[in-house]
Amino acid sequence: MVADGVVLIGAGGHARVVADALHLLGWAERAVVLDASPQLHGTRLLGIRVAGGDELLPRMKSEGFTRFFVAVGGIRAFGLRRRLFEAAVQAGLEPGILRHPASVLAGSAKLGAGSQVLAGAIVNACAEIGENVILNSGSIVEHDCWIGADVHIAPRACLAGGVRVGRQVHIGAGATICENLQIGDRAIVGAGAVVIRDVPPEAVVAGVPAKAIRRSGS
Ligand code: JB2
Repeated sequence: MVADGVVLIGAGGHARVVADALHLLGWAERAVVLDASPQLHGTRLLGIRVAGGDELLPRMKSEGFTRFFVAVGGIRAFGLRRRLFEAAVQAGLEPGILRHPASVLAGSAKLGAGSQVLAGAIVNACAEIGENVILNSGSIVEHDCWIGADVHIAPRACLAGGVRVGRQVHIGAGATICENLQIGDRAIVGAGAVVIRDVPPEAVVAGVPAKAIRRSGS
């Protein structure tokens, strides 16, 4: 029986980043991984046992696991991340909050359940981060930003002050969003883009300055 154990959902690239942070936080000894790929069952992810698939979720709580992280992070994975989050909550687990020891969080910032603030990320004053959000390595979320559920801010992306980001948005690596702009639900901002105007829901924008190139999901 594990006391106060952590369930990682997913065993791919993003999960390795999360697992490494769990080691640094001293949580890895009481962690287990679930992954959809049967080939991974019985293997280890940075030393953490991959016990099986999501069919094990309903019995995790009775085995002493209390918290979970959705450790699938890819650009196409927003709906999947939401489904996995809800399945784990349904199974009686609580979404954890992951703050990498080398991240910086302002005292007045708020982190939603299940959020992950990874190495070198900065969340500044009065920013509000939603549920199940990934603030990836070196990303900057400036003062008074508001980030909706299931958003992924990729490495080195920078949101200037007062930016509002809807649900299930992907902000690509190294992108910059200028002050006070709004990014609509399920929009995708390409890597390296510089966004100088609001982005409508489900738009895909890229370039400098960023322009719409298609709709997300199309
Ligand atoms: O329903 C599922 C499920 N679907 C896929 N349940 C569980 N428990 N696991 C699932 N998976 C598993 O997620 C796959 O079997 C696979 O092992 C893993 C996804 O791994 P992958 O490396 O393809 O993606 P990722 O989301 O971990 O990482 C991507 O996104 C990161 C943000 C990569 O592009 C990374 O390079 C990137 N940094």
